[in-house]
Amino acid sequence: MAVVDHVTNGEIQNTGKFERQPNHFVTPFGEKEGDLAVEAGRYRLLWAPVCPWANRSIIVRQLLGLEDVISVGTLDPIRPDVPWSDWSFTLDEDDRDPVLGIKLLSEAYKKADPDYQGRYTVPALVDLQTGAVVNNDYFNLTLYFETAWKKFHKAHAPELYPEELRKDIDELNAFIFHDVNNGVYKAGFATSQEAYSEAYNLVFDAFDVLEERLSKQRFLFGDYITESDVRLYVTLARFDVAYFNGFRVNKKMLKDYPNLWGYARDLYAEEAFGGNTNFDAIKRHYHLCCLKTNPFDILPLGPDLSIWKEKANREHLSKDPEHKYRYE
Ligand SMILES: N[C@@H](CCC(=O)N[C@@H](CS)C(=O)NCC(=O)O)C(=O)O
Repeated sequence: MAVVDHVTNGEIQNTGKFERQPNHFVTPFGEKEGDLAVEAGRYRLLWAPVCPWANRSIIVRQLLGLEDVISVGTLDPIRPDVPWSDWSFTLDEDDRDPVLGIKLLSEAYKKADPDYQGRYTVPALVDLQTGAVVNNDYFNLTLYFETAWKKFHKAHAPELYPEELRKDIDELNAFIFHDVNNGVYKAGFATSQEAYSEAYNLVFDAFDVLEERLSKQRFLFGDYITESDVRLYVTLARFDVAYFNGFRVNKKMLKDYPNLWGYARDLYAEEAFGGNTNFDAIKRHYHLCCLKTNPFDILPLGPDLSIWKEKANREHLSKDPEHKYRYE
C-alpha cells in the first residue's frame, strides 16, 4: 500500500523531529495585481473528511454560506494503491470527480506544476478554467474566505474574524497550530523517543492551558465562535478516535477534560461542525491507511461516539446564551 513518506520528502530532521513541508501554492485571493481572482463558480475545493486542515475550510465555507460560490470535490478516506502517496475520487461514479474528470488528486497538482515534488495534500483549490491547483495554503484559506470572499457571504453570516480581534486570533492560532493541530502530528510522525516525548508534552501542556481558558468562557474569545474555535475543534474531533492511540498522545482522552470536552460538544452540535465531522472516515483513514503500525488492518471498534450528542450545558458561561455567533 502507498504510504506517506515524510522521510524521502525531507520532513524528518536528524533528531527524529517531524517538520511539515511548506505549502507550495500560496498566492493569496484578493484584488491586487497577481492575486487570485475572487469569482463565484470559478474554483473547486478538494477535501477529504478525514483531514483536519481540509475540514476547517469546509466548516468555514458552510458557516459563511459559500456553498453555491465554491464547489466541493470529496476524496476517499482510503488512499489509492499506487506507488506514491495520493488521494482518489473513488467515492464518485466511475471513480472520477464529476466536474474535473480526474481520478487522482495528483493530476490537479501536476497540471499546475509538472515538476511538483512535495506530497499531494488536501485541501487544494482548483481553478475550473485550467483544472490546476492554485492554492493549497491550508493555514490561510479560511482567512481568505472570511476576508477576501466577504462579498459572497450569505446575509447575516457570522463574523468569524472580527477586525478588533485579528491580532489576538492570529496569535492564538499560531499557538494552536504549533502545539495542538501540528503538535499531534509531531508526536505521531516522530522517529525518535526524544522527539515524540517533546511533542507529547507540548500537546498536553497546551490542553492544560486551553482547559483553564475554557473554564471561564464558552468559546476561545468569549461568547461567540471565531476562526480559532474552528481550528481547535478539528483536532479535538479526531483526538479520541484517532490520535489518542494512533499517534500515542495518550496521557488523557479529550473526554477527561470537562471544559474542552463540553466545548467540543457545544461546537459539534452546530450543523457546520457536526455535519462535517465524519468519525467513520476519520477512523478508517488513520487506522487503516495513514499509520504504518497496524499491519493487520484491524479497525478499532471504540470509542463510544454516541456521547458526542450529549448536551454541552455551557450556556451559563456566556452573556448571550441564546447565540453562538456574532453576525456581520
Ligand atoms: N498542505 C499541508 C497540510 C495539509 C495536509 O498535510 N493534508 C494531509 C491530510 S490531513 C494530506 O493531504 N496528506 C497527503 C500526504 O501526506 O501524502 C502540508 O503540506 O503539510
